[in-house]
Amino acid sequence: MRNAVEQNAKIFVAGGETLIGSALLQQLKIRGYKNLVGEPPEEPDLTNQGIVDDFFARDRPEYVFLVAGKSGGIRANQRYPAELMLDNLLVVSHVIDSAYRNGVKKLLYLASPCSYPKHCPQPMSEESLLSGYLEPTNESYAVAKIAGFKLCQAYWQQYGAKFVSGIPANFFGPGDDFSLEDSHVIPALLRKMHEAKVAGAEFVEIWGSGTPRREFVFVDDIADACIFLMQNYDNSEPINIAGGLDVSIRELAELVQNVVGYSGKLRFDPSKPDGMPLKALESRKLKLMGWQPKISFEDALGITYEWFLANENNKK
Ligand code: GFB
Repeated sequence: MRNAVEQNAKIFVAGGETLIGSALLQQLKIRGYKNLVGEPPEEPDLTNQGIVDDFFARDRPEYVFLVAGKSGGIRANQRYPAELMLDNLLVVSHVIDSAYRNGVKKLLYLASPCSYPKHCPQPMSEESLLSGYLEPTNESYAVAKIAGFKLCQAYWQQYGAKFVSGIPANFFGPGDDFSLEDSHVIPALLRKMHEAKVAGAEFVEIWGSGTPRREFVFVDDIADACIFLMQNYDNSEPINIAGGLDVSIRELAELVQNVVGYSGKLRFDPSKPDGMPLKALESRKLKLMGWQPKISFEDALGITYEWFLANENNKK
């Protein structure tokens, strides 16, 4: 391993309560990393520069995974563009600057696939970033996520700070937001189909036309890739974290139907937004480095459904 992160290194997962952040904390612990600082509920308020500065000066993390910032599905992006954009801009500005000023050895920032232009050659390769207009349903959030990786590059360029960026495919897993309006498509469909099964409903409503395609990677695989990149990736150019399943929303709905065991009909609602027509990431770069996802899509869907069933009573 090129840059082994020492077992006793001080590590901060900024965004420890997010889906990816909690998966990362869990996997770091499994691998024997015990010196984790700022772990929820002790995580500082990342939207407050003074609090973030005090935290870095006091706890002095050596490695930072920056996976913080509010996010949501297509409707949440349409409903809360200001909130999503501002939160992400504040978080990246504060964490990246404090990390630099407090001598962090390495930082890994996670951007989003919506950083790519709406009409992008598929699968989307890193060279296509900033080559065209963004998808309007998530433009504000996407601009903030782009600002995050550009800021990492700027700190690398001006100060030599080793701040790298990854762009994960759409991900899902246990602990996801299962709310009906603001969640991403997989938790939304798992919940809708489950509730339809229990109620004996004749059909389930699927937003949009069913034709958009998405690539999905299980959150534990994304967490695994983040640790791999922290150890092995030393380049200021963002790198895709992908290699998952690329399916249409209709195909996805049928897969979810099988996992849940719902035998009713699918009814598509074209009055709801489709978002980007295609969103799959080119995974060659990371694959050449020796990483690819390990958990099959069906298994991952099953694990996520199990989690939902066990936590159904806590849903929003
Ligand atoms: O997962 P999702 O909200 O995010 O939607 P995006 C993916 C596709 O699933 C869209 C369709 O074409 C939706 O119209 N869909 C069908 C549904 N039924 C549903 C449903 O019940 N709920 C939801 N949520 N979708 C987000 C971006 O885009 O993905 C973010 O807005 C970010 O900025 C994130 O990039 C990863 O892939 O369209």
